[in-house]
Amino acid sequence: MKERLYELKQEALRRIDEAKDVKALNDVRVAYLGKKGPITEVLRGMGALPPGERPKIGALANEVREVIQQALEAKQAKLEQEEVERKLAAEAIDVTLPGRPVRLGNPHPLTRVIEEIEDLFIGMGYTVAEGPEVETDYYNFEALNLPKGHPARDMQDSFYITEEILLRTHTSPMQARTMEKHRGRGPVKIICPGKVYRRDTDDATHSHQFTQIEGLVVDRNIRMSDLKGTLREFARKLFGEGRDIRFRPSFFPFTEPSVEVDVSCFRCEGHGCSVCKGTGWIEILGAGMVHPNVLEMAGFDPKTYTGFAFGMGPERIAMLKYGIDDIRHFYQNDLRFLRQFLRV
Ligand code: 2NM
Repeated sequence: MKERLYELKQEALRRIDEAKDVKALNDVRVAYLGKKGPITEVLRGMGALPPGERPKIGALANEVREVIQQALEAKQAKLEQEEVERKLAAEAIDVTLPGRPVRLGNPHPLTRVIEEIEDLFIGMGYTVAEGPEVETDYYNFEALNLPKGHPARDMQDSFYITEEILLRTHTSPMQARTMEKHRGRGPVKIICPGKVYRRDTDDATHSHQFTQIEGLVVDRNIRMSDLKGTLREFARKLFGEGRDIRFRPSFFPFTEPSVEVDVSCFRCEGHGCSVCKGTGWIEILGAGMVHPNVLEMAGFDPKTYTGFAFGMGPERIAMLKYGIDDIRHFYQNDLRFLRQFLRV
């Protein structure tokens, strides 16, 4: 019986050693330590032994059981540890692998031109003023010397929301609002960029929504020469130091006198080409001295204060600068168009 127990021990230890996974190990456990296992069998058969032998064999059987139990536990721990290591190895991340490249976005060409113009005027001491795109009739028309019945107020030309509320047709209402806030005291020195809306049929040069940048200076002793010097500086910074500007008489309800402003052609330097249509000059702006009615309605005394104002379309400026032939390109977000303006 002693030999039998010794054999069982050796056999069990060998099979524990050979077990490749937790399941195989469990089979060994059931086979040797289970209720129907050989050790239980030995203990049951002890009745056939002489009484003097029984305690010895019993102790030996328990010892064998103990040894097997410990071997099982040690192997179980070893297998579990190996399993963890296998998992860790399988889930390892190679941090040295190069990442997938992300395509960088870049500012929209129109945004670029608007910001370039903003920076230029900020450099001359102007503040940027932005405001609502949904405006009242008063600020969009009335305060700008466009009284009721004025032809420019035709219902067909603007997007009305109610009789008194509409999408602004220019950014000038923001200038009227800013002047009002100054409560009759100068200086006012602002530019107003933003979206404006007109009921036009879209084509290569018209869009029902476009952007505008308007400038306004109000103070004592502001003269037309200040306007001309400012715009000359602007034209040179934007189109090149060699540029010149010229004023042509024009009309706007909110300025008097009013002018149309041309810059000498940056392509042919004034000799005449396709960009300037042979004239040597390109129209870039409208401007003028702020109408006394506009100053007065905004709370400024027109006998003490004078001002100049100007307005331009950044789309047109960008089209000229970059040779873009259709205003609709700015709004379609075709990547083939946008990628031509990558900034590094
Ligand atoms: C233009 C041309 C000329 C203009 C006038 C004003 C205001 F509010 F001061 F009266 N803002 N903008 C103005 C003047 C705009 O755009 C072509």
